[in-house]
Amino acid sequence: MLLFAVRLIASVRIERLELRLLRLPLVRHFETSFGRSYDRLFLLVKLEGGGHVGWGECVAEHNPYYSSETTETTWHVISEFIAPLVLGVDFPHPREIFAALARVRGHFMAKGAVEMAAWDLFARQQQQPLWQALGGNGLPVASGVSIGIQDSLDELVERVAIEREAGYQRIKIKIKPGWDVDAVERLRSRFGAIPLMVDANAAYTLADAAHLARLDAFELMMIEQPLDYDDIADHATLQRQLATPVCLDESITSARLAIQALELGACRIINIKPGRLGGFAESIRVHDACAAAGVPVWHGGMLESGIGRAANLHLSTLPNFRLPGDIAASRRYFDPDLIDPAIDVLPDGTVPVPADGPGLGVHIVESRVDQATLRRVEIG
Ligand code: OSB
Ligand code: MG
Repeated sequence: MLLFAVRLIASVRIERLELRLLRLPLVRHFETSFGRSYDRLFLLVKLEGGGHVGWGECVAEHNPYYSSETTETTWHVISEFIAPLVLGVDFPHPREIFAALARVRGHFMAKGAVEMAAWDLFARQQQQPLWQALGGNGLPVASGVSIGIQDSLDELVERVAIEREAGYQRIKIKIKPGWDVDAVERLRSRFGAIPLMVDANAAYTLADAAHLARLDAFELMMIEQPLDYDDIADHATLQRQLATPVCLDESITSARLAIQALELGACRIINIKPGRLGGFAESIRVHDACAAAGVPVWHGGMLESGIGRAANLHLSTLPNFRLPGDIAASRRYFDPDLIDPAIDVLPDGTVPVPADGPGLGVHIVESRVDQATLRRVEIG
């Protein structure tokens, strides 16, 4: 009887949804194999229900280069199709929301933004930290940094030295044809056997297999997403030709694809980004499937503001996040951030999980949110 009562109380009901489009300038430009960005455009979702609020950050970018979704497609799909499926519905638990959105095909970043906000709303209603609702341990998270393509190898060495000084536990550099073996060779000769990895963001094809195998000499932790975003089969072929573990990012948009990739031998490590996977529930399924297969995961980043960064930290405290994540200090990206205090790295290269109240545990500076807002709509 008591259990039944607790279950009833522990539901989540979204009464109102607010969507905002924001622009924040980046402290430093960020360059990947797709090109260079100087600012970050993104959506924020604010949910209200039962006298509480919940916040979610959408990781879709202004352009459809990392993924087919953009700030405009996510705005459209959330306001026209996702909001009507969640508003006024009593969900027994936020983990039920993803399935309720199944009618909408794809659009995982749009779904994820709303679903993650609902987990925050739920955790705040329950007066518990988000990590607890997710099944994590709330301990500080091992952090690495992602360093974009630079104008010269000297500049790259300088950036790596700065980030090593800050304490980060591993260095990831972005690579593309023409900026790969030489860059890695230079870093190995300057910094020795540091934890080092590369991320190609799908810049190569199987025809480059012999070239990529030259990276094996440098004992990298992994090579992230060398081949096309939707190509798991070719990654399996490539992995057979490489000693370096392949990690998949773009290719893993569902738990089913994660399991198939592992079965095919397409990768030995998976990068989890809840935005890419439609939210926390599907991320936990990927996490659990990898744990069952003995495959480590780590938490990726999408140049999030402190709001999305906080969400990533909470999820990263689940036990199979066994490698440092791309969850660096806010000030590498935004200054000031939308939250205060901002997220910071400790000298040992870990980042504490925000604990300023239930849910995300961050103080959102609404005046800064307002100032960065380009457009806003309320639904419900
Ligand atoms: O591939 O991991 C990626 C940023 C934007 C889009 C894709 C990626 C990235 C990063 C940055 O690597 C990670 C971060 O937020 O620090
Ligand atoms: Mg990546």
